[in-house]
Amino acid sequence: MRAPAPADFTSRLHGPALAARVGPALGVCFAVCFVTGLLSHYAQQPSQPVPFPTSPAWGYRFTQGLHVVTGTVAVPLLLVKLWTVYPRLFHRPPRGLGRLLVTALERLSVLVLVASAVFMLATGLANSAQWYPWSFSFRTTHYAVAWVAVGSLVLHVAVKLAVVRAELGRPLEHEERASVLSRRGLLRTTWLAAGVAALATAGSAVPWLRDVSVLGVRSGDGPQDLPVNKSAVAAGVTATATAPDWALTVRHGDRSARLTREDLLALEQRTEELPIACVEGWSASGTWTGVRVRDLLDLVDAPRGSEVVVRSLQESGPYRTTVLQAGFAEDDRTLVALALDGEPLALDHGFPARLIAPNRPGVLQTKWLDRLEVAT
Ligand SMILES: Nc1nc2c(c(=O)[nH]1)N[C@H]1C(S)=C(S)[C@@H](COP(=O)(O)O)O[C@H]1N2
Ligand SMILES: [Mo]
Repeated sequence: MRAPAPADFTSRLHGPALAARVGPALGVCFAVCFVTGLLSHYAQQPSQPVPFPTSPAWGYRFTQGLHVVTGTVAVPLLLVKLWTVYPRLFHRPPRGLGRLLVTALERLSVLVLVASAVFMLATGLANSAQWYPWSFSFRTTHYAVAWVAVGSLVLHVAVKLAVVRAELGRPLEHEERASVLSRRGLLRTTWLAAGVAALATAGSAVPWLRDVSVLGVRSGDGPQDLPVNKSAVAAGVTATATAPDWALTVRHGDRSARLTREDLLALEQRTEELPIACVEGWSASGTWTGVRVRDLLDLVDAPRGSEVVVRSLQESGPYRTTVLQAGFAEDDRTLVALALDGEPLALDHGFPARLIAPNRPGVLQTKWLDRLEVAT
């Protein structure tokens, strides 16, 4: 037995010709995924030096849908890319300390790139399938490793740019007798796989693609035609949310108001069409009716530009309280919703009352409200 040498890999599917063709597409996916991921991370920061915009209302729906689609498309591209280059693993190390050092550094950077890229796609995919087989915080880790991945990607592109240019300047010649698959054949299959991956996930955000989106399984289920991430039972709020003495507390310093559902329904009702856009990629639009948050803040004389802490009845879990930044609290479309599509909110959608604001990650659209507290 001996270790394989590069010469043992005779298939023309390996090598720079295909790597240089799949690589740029993969790079574009990673770039789009990175930028949309930064946006999503920022949108979830409680404190935002530059206020996250509230318009367009569908902005986060679009960018987060794009994030999950480009991440999924990157999976087949990365697999093919690794296939085209993996024989390089078996290159014999060069002689001479200087060249050895350079090779070692290059391999180390490729190792970091591959490991972080695989980590990003694997955790992202698991997350969008709502599967959390780890104990670390998904958001913090996915965010930190994203910088490692993009940093090593930039380095890699800088090192390989000349090779890519040269390869792209040379047309893929026709292969008369390709063994199993020609290079053109592999490329076509790769683009097809990427397209299928895109279609299979985009339906969680794009209604007319729902039927072909086998990976977007949860889109469309849930009461009132809207998916549910956390049910009332899972959140442990069934008893408190249906209690007859439920009331929403709105507090500003020592001023406070307690409003039952009837009290809220007696206030001026507004209707807004706004999406729920989950970080996991699915999104759906709903027609929400309820009371403007700003109107409620006026009841306790909260000054303009106040930030509001939103608390739910839920007793544990990371999303039981959220911060409603001033821009969202002031926006006329931000509601304490009591109804969805003309019917009282379903318990799983946050009955008796939930928050809904434009251009806000789904995870911050707090359900089963208990109180709104003006931060002072
Ligand atoms: N109190 C509370 N509100 C919550 C959550 C939660 O776990 N607890 N999940 C959030 C998430 S992740 C999403 S995507 C939306 C989904 O709203 P829906 O279930 O009504 O579609 O609710 C948000 N509101
Ligand atoms: Mo979510």
